[in-house]
Amino acid sequence: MKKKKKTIYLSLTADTIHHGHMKLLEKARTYGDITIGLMSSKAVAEYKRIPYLNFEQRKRILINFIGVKKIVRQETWDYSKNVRKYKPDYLIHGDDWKSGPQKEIREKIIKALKSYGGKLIEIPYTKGVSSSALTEDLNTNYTTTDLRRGSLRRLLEVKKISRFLEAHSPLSALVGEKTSYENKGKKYSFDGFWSSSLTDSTVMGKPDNESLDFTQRLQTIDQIFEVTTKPLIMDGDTGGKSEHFEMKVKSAERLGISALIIEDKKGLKKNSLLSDTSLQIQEDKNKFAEKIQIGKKAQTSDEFMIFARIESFILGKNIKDALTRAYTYVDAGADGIMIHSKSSDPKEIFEFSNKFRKVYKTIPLVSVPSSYNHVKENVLKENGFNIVIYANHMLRASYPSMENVARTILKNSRSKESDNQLLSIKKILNLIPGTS
Ligand code: SPV
Ligand code: MG
Repeated sequence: MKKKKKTIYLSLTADTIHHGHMKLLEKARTYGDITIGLMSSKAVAEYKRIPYLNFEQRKRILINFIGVKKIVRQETWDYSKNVRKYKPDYLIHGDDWKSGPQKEIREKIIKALKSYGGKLIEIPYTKGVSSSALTEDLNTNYTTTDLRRGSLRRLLEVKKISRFLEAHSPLSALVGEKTSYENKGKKYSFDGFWSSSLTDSTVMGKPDNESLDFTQRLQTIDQIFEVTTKPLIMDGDTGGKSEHFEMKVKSAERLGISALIIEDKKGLKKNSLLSDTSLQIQEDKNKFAEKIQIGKKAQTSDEFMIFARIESFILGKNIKDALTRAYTYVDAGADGIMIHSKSSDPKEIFEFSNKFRKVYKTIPLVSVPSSYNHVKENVLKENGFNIVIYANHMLRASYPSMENVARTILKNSRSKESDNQLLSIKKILNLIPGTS
């Protein structure tokens, strides 16, 4: 009887394939039939950023490689569960995981292999090439309007909760594009940008009352898009008159904005976080629903989204009013709901989200925790929210810093004393590639 061929397991993300992967595959097939443990898009998004290709597309590529016999799904970064389940004779990995963030996972895999007598094969890591670096390069060089616009829908498919950071200029957007934080092998970064009416107006020295022209706001976004890759959600204020809203939808969509959020106020709009709301009026819910319908009809792509923002809590109305409006707006075609609140207690928005979730399981819910900022993202997620927006933080960070430096110069009649509050000349010259 023919002896059964040995099996070897190889874990891959395979969104970008390079010669380092080929080295692993070539080596692997000398040991036996290859089983690929392929990361689900959700697992990739949690640790890196959403893959370009979905699971089925990546699977289709890999199954055509010589020696690959089977592809199994990996739902988490730690795939020791899969190792115990499929019991491969061998498992192959680059030796780079001996240190760094994957060290813990390596230990778990070794334990799983030991439990039934499997062997670990480690080969020298291919230097000078990294999937993450390639992906970053791809992102900066090949993002298109369509890809960017559609990436919010893809995010919502694969991530339970996505985080958006306010950006009011290309420089502030670069902070949201590039900043990351790593802990226990997990990389935390922002999923996209929020274009805020408050901060866009403030930067121009204007009040947040729709006096800043929409076209001018689009110009800032266009400049942000020139140097970044992530999706952007735009604060569309009230959307203005329905006839104007139609044009705004078309312009925003054409630029590559993923979603426009409009709030159900009428007349002169004022910022929602003001304590005196006596001059602010909520729009009739059916009229607002009509505006949403007009906007939805105006868009030409499938990906563009219009979210309805409910101001009931801001204007002292109750949960019943907020929920009735939410149902009306979703029925009118709103792709998502933003429920706003200026309370420091998240009680009212959680009551809203939990009741809303009983009726609509998957319609995206957006939270803006400016006043209830002690609430962590996982709590928002548990309460049914899919998007969290840090709505004004980049601008609020910059103003006190500029003011301090200005005062320090006045106080000392020179700038030397402000040096410790500043980015060094060397760093600013190297901040933007191509300057030096
Ligand atoms: C904005 O950022 O402009 C918003 C959110 O609309 S809030 O300022 O909280 O109203
Ligand atoms: Mg606003």
